[in-house]
Amino acid sequence: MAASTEETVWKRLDTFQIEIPSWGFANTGTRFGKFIQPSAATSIEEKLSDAGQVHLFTGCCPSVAVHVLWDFPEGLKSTAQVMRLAEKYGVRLGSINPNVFQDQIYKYGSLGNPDPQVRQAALQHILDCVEIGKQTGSRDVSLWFGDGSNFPGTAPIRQRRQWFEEGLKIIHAQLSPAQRMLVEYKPFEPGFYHTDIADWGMALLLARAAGPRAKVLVDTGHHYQAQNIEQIVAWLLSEDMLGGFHFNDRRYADDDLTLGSIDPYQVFRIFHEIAFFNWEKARRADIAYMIDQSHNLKNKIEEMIQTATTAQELHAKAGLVDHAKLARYQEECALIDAEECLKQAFATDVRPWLREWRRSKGLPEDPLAAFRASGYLDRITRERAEKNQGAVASYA
Ligand code: RM4
Ligand code: MN
Ligand code: MN
Repeated sequence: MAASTEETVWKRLDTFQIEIPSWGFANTGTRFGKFIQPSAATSIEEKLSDAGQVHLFTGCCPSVAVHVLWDFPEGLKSTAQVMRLAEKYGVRLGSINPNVFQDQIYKYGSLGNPDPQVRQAALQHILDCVEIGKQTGSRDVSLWFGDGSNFPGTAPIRQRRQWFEEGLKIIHAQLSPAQRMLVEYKPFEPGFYHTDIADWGMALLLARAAGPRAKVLVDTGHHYQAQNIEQIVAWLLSEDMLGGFHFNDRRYADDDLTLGSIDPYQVFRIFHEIAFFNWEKARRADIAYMIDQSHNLKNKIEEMIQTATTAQELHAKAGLVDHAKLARYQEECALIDAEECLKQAFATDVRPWLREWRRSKGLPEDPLAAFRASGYLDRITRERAEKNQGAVASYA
């Protein structure tokens, strides 16, 4: 017998986790400046403490993505201490994000830099990150490159592609069997004429060339307007190359707005393609769900709780699509019926079941309200206000 709607929602909730980024708790801004929040985290300890709150109240964010340059002040040597802190605050370290875009040496690129010494420095930093990942037991080393150029004719595009391929192969060779590397693409920014890994096709080819444990990472903000992201997801799934997501929403560019704040149906459609794949193959695609957002207007912890609960809702809704029916409608080209299948699921209010599920897990029914009532925000605002006064305009 088919599972009831309630059972389906509960199962979806039981299996859904989403990773939060350490950088989402620090003061960040736009390229025009920063609005400093008195409660923003000023150290890796404070970031992990805040992340711990998100997990404490939502129960679905047990791991934290870390940026090595920002969170491991002494690189590899900081690993044991950062792991201890994660444990102290009830989370674990998730994907390891190298930073090969901030140092002055990376002005003209990292793995795609014409200077072999710079390419070597970038490679070494990423290899250190692979080592950190081995020690932390993190599965994914997540690679994003700021490499690109601003003006036609200034960069040897094919040569740089070659350098990337060589670098990624070397990195892949150092992965343990438990590790993966994720290759993230982005069509613009900081390079505005070309970026070296501009789209999913380029990321796919580079990941394939690197080796079997390299997969593609889809950051939802890294597409041109109107691009059909769920189609990209479907193609990557059928190639067994979808490694994970960086979720955020956008209106214009890489806006890093709250997931589902502009277009929740888009997120639903992505989750639907994955659920449809899982149903058809009778197995779950192995995908790392991560959030890549940082907010300078909303409170960071509240916003992360809002994001996690929105993700739970949209993911649960996508499980309510009747796949057998949908497959039949598609075969019959019953367009309205097929479309209604999706819309019916999207329109279902799953929040009452979500509240029940939380109760059954000993979690607060309303994570945001519970967090607000906890007094944590008042306490950290008192403790950190002074440190945040005159904070420097950097992501760290
Ligand atoms: C990029 C990309 C990366 C993130 C950096 C800071 O746009 O989304 O994932 O680490 O920003
Ligand atoms: Mn990203
Ligand atoms: Mn981005």
